[in-house]
Amino acid sequence: MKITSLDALQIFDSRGNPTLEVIATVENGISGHGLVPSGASTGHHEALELRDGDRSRFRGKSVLNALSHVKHEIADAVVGRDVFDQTGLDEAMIRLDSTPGKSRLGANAILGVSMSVANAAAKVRGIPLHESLTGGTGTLLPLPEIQIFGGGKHAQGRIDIQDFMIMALSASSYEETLEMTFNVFHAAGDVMRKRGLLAGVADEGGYWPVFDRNEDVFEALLAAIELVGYAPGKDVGISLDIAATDLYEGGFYTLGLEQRRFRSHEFAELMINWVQNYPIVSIEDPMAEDDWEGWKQVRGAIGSRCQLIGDDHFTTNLQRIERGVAEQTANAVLIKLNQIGTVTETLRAIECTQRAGWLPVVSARSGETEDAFISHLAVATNAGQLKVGSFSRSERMAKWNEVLRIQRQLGSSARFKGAKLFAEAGISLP
Ligand code: 2PG
Ligand code: MG
Repeated sequence: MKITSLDALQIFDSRGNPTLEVIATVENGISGHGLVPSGASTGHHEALELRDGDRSRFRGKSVLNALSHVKHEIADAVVGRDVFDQTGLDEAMIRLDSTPGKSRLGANAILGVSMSVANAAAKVRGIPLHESLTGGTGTLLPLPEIQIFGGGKHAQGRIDIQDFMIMALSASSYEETLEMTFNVFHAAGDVMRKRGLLAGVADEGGYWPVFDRNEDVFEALLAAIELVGYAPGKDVGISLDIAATDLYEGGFYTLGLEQRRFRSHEFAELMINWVQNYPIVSIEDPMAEDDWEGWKQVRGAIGSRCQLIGDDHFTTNLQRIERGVAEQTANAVLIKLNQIGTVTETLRAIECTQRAGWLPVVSARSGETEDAFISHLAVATNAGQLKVGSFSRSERMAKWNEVLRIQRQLGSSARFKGAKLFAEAGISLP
């Protein structure tokens, strides 16, 4: 079944910034859409998000050049291709762009096309995307990582750490993870309101708190977990995204809130210390993206008891993941479609992670749309974990809700492993 046209729209993401929606249509008139997300705490090794840079329009953030690439140069190469040949199509776009970071045509343009074609293929087959993406081999519902407090670049740096999340460790079903998260999320709101510490909503829907020390947030989170009767570390674990690349400059890590500065090995010790003192089960980007030695130190000390996820560290990039596996810098990989820019490369990054016995965590961006592609991706690849931000706001809930629909579609073949995933990857939670 041939692709007959590509069209594109400039739409707006959850921060109100312009982004792309691509529409791929095939011979029988069926079309698929691809909605492109956008990060704020981006890694330097990510594929390039092409923005127009004209300050007089949308503060330079419009994507009209990327849009034009979709409608002209990419359309010329893609129209007439088989909608079911995702790999061939993605490879053709990579060749057409011909830069390592997709900087000529823009990773947003290329990814929009890649996702729209994946969606069109599913619709032509008449099956859901999760089934179409990997031929029906995906049946595992994910364990969510859900944000309670947001900080870092998503809350104007009011607290240094970017994401304070929870994972429902004792849940025996996907629904139960949502119910437990609901309980903790609302209890955290009550705790903050009582203490007069609420300052608004961070970019991914979590509470934006007023605190003097980063560690105070752990105490508030523990209070919320206990308030609803869960045992911290047993029923509910803490998961952090330090986004340490944003804290690193000129050889030092800085916690601005506390005016503390650390050398690499000192910051690694702080991370190790936190894991030893709080019920933390997962840390993403504990060290800056290119601080390979710092990563090795953290992995060597706590890699057998805590999930260590590389986000900016790996940028969903096969070469970087392979190097990480060879040097043993982490034990999990954050998977973001727009860090690498095609569906095919994203699937390869997940496969490579799984082959190494590491854990893939499929993730949204801080700038999201109403699209729920990633919920399908997580199930299709049996990734086992999904990170979408908080338990509020429709662009976040769209993803959590979609997993419920997928569960219904899968019926009795749906599986849920929850926190058992960690043991399978050699991580024994204390
Ligand atoms: C991250 C993401 C999502 P951003 O760092 O993991 O929380 O943020 O999309 O801004 O990179
Ligand atoms: Mg991150």
